[in-house]
Amino acid sequence: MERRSVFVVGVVVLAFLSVSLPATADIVETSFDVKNLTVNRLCQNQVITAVNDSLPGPSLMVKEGDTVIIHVFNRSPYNLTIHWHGVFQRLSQWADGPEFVTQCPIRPGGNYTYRFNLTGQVGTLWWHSHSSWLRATVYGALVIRPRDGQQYPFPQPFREDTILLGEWWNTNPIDVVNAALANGTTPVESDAYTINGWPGDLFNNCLSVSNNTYRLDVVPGNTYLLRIINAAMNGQFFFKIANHNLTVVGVDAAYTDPYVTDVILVGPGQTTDVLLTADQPPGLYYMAARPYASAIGVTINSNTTTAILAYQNTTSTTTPLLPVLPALNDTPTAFTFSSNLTGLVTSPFWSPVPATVDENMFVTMGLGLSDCGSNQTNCGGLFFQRMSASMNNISFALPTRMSLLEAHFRNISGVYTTDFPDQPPVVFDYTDTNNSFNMGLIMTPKRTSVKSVRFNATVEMVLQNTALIGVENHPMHLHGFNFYVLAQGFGNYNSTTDSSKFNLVNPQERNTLGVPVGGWAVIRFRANNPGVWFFHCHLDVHLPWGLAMAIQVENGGTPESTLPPPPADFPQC
Ligand SMILES: *[C@@H]1O[C@H](CO)[C@@H](O)[C@H](O)[C@H]1NC(C)=O
Ligand SMILES: *[C@@H]1O[C@H](CO)[C@@H](O)[C@H](O)[C@H]1NC(C)=O
Ligand SMILES: *[C@@H]1O[C@H](CO)[C@@H](O)[C@H](O)[C@H]1NC(C)=O
Ligand SMILES: *[C@@H]1O[C@H](CO)[C@@H](O)[C@H](O)[C@H]1NC(C)=O
Ligand SMILES: *[C@@H]1O[C@H](CO)[C@@H](O)[C@H](O)[C@H]1NC(C)=O
Ligand SMILES: *[C@@H]1O[C@H](CO)[C@@H](O)[C@H](O)[C@H]1NC(C)=O
Ligand SMILES: *[C@@H]1O[C@H](CO)[C@@H](O)[C@H](O)[C@H]1NC(C)=O
Ligand SMILES: *[C@@H]1O[C@H](CO)[C@@H](O)[C@H](O)[C@H]1NC(C)=O
Ligand SMILES: *[C@@H]1O[C@H](CO)[C@@H](O)[C@H](O)[C@H]1NC(C)=O
Ligand SMILES: *[C@@H]1O[C@H](CO)[C@@H](O)[C@H](O)[C@H]1NC(C)=O
Ligand SMILES: *[C@@H]1O[C@H](CO)[C@@H](O)[C@H](O)[C@H]1NC(C)=O
Ligand SMILES: CC(=O)N[C@H]1CO[C@H](CO)[C@@H](O)[C@@H]1O
Ligand SMILES: [Cu+2]
Repeated sequence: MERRSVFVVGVVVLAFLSVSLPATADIVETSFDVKNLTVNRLCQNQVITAVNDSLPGPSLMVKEGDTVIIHVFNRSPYNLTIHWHGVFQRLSQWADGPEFVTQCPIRPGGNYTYRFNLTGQVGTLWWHSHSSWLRATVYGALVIRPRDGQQYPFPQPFREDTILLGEWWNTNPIDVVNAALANGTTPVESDAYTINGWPGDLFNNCLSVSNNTYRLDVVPGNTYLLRIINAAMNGQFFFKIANHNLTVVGVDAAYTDPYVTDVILVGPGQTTDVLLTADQPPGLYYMAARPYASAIGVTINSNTTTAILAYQNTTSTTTPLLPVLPALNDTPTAFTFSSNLTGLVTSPFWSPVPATVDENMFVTMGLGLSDCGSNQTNCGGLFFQRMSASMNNISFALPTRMSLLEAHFRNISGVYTTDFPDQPPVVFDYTDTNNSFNMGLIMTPKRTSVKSVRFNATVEMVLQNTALIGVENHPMHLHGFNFYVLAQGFGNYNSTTDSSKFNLVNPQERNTLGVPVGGWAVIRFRANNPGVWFFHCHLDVHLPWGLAMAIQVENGGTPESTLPPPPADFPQC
């Protein structure tokens, strides 16, 4: 019996920023008009690609169970796709977004409608372009609140607010990445980090103080839910608010046990929901973010971006108090935060950790080099080669004529292979820095190779960072699923001693995990979503270098476990 009318009770069209929906709505429909926008940052005008003339783009505010329909019109000069970061996309696989993995890009002048339901997850996610480096300016929040009649598993906050951390270049980010890829070198550093689009007071902005720094006004004694999203391209951040503690209650739209801390670590692709109580003497306080720079010896932009926490009616004109942030290389603080979070097993969305494993994978990941080609001295990477990155020594190459998902659906061969190995080709001392420039280990082939698993298989992956070229914390993002983080550590993973440390009871559940610098992490998930799902480093410097692979999940034999056909307007190459 068709019961659709019971659920579909309203259509709401969002036109502008942060529109809250009436309680009855369960179809959220809006348009993303993507085109040039001139903005002034750091004292200069810059043409950026933006959604609906705003930076950050519009916040989507929905309730769990809602249907989302977004009509994307590409009036920009670039190929474009939009990814709904963290959304499972069950039975709406064609809306996931990564270019040449899920779909061919929406060409300039084209349009595509993304349709999906947001079920089984509550909290903070976000959306961003998944095409070249467009996401530097094409991003925004996706906030999922409990459906009517359901509550948060923590006291109802007085108000909610979204804190989007971003990264800014005084030049076109597409030109930055294209120049680097043409040459094989590392892209130039950014010029600033941002909070809700603004670098903040520590920079010369040449604008009045009232509108170049984000300001959050609070009433003393009240508690606020801050939804912190790291939308930066390459900056992994420590985030603090001067003199205030934060209580973490969710990450990546999965509830956590409450965790009190004065500093959080949030990597690109991750979100962190915190409760903030305005319990300090009324005044002005800075909230601030600065990178956790895990790579040894690599210079990165170490700027601090700030916003202002302002107690209501503060007449103070003194400079807000700046928090003392951890040192750039404070790995102990980073690890303490990342390893102490646990999942909330009483959440209505919690499922127990699968007890048995069907697919055991051990995957090395890190940097490398790829061959410069015929002009052997012409590339700007180390040893005149191209900078590269790999998983199990395969540097992932995107297909060009058809997406992986479409090739899978239409059973077209020659687009990719399904021979991604369960083990690295060579066993060596992965984290020994004496191997960093071992030419026998760092040259990596480029291929389009994926791992195929049957529907509903349990996949466990040991993610082992290498010291090739250098050690670094890589934020790994899985599309289509949340995974459980069973354990994390430093050095080489030892299957005998480290498996005894697995948390199989209440591990944190996430879609993006920073694999510890010079270390490892073990993740487990149930492959209950047919399709082809990208798994990649969310540092945009490493993604085009090939720090990626994909998981193909076969159909399960029922309508609910079968990849549906693509929609009629699905973009073609
Ligand atoms: C958009 O900006 C780009 C880069 O500055 C420029 O090349 C292009 O002509 C602009 N397009 C329009 C329609 O203004
Ligand atoms: C999304 O939800 C609507 C309304 O409940 C339902 O009709 C539709 O089949 C769902 N779509 C998918 C892809 O699950
Ligand atoms: C969307 O694209 C289709 C196919 O190219 C085209 O027919 C249609 O006019 C476009 N819609 C708009 C509003 O531009
Ligand atoms: C900043 O505020 C000043 C004064 O309110 C206003 O004149 C100016 O247009 C604003 N600038 C921006 C970029 O919003
Ligand atoms: C923050 O929490 C710690 C540990 O619970 C506590 O010692 C400290 O006093 C708190 N600081 C503030 C400003 O509340
Ligand atoms: C931001 O970082 C850049 C590059 O490291 C540096 O040149 C600049 O002085 C910094 N600016 C501020 C305001 O810290
Ligand atoms: C701030 O001022 C307004 C207007 O005078 C007043 O209603 C409000 O209670 C004040 N808030 C606080 C926290 O003092
Ligand atoms: C090699 O470099 C030369 C000189 O820079 C250039 O003319 C030639 O096109 C390059 N060849 C290839 C295959 O890139
Ligand atoms: C890359 O940059 C190096 C160093 O600036 C230069 O010598 C080389 O010609 C460039 N190669 C290409 C392919 O642009
Ligand atoms: C997947 O496997 C689990 C564990 O065996 C089982 O409980 C569940 O019903 C399966 N789901 C589907 C959709 O087959
Ligand atoms: C844009 O996408 C098409 C495939 O639809 C591809 O052939 C083309 O190379 C892309 N353009 C750029 C500049 O990447
Ligand atoms: C409260 C708690 O779990 N603290 C742990 C946080 O993480 C560090 C490093 O892993 C541990 O040493 C603490 O015991
Ligand atoms: Cu990386």
